[in-house]
Amino acid sequence: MYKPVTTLTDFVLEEERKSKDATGDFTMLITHIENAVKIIASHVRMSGLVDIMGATGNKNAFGEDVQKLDEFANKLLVDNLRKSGHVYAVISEEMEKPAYAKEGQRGAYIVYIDPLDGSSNIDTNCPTGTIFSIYKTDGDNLLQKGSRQVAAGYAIYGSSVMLVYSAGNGVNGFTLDPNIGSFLLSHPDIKIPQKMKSYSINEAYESLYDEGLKSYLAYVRQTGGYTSRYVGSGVADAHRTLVKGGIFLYPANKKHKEGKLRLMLEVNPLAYLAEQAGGVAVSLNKTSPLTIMPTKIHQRAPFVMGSHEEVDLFLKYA
Ligand code: AHM
Ligand code: MG
Repeated sequence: MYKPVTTLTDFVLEEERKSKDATGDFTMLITHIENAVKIIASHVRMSGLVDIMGATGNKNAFGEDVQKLDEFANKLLVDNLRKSGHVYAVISEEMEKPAYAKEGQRGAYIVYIDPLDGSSNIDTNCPTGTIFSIYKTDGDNLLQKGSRQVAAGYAIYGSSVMLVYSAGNGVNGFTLDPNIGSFLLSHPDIKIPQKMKSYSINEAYESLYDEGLKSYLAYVRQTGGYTSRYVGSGVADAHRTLVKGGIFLYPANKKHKEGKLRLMLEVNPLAYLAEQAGGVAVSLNKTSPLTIMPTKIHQRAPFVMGSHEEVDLFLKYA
């Protein structure tokens, strides 16, 4: 039976039409990300079959050079975005320095990407993802507060491939239909459930956490009714929190004094999505990471996101 579907392109075009200075550039930019994500997804799916996880320079079974999947994802995204004509610069977790578009190909956007988040999970078939965060150019300045993101999202390579995205009007999730090769709107207007007694943190670092966090953990373990979930792949832990609720924490610890996750590449896009989905995100000084003025592109920051009730409870102890 015929049922109308909304593709990601339909959706982004429709959103862009509502803006009075729409040029179509933004839709094209998202389309470039979408196309790269589909290629990365197909490689992730095949990663158990070919020796794609070997070190760079290795040969696979066909005698071809293979790259680590995170390097492959990085090159694909950076090259495609730089050549798209829509970006001024791409900043990637995999590269120390920004990649600027050539003169004559420069566009209006700055894109931050984590090409393959959680890539250490690939060889055990756990979900990985691609995170993106988009800003408008501001002269030569690449550093802007997260509150100035014009859009952010991620692709998750899990039991199905999804692209979850917000351009400031809520969060929508699209699932890749492998039969037609299109992302279809499957999770409209995602809202973080406000009641969910689930916490997600690397508990093995407990001895490195501060006293407030230790007492919070003691409370959630003793109070009953809580469940613990931790994949160790940021996109997967954030995605579960967005869809099911609860709290995801990657706090600072004695070893990672600034936290581990990168402010511009991981924390801000995930915080933006959490807030757009009616949840909450906190970082330094118990305030939203989106208010932090970054000083370097690879800056790290503590990160907590989730349902209001759960984050409020954590803040009582923090
Ligand atoms: P990476 O940038 O080295 O891939 O690290 C980021 C990942 C996140 O996906 C995840 O949330 C976190 O590291 C897990 O770290 P840990 O193993 O310390 O719990
Ligand atoms: Mg990462």
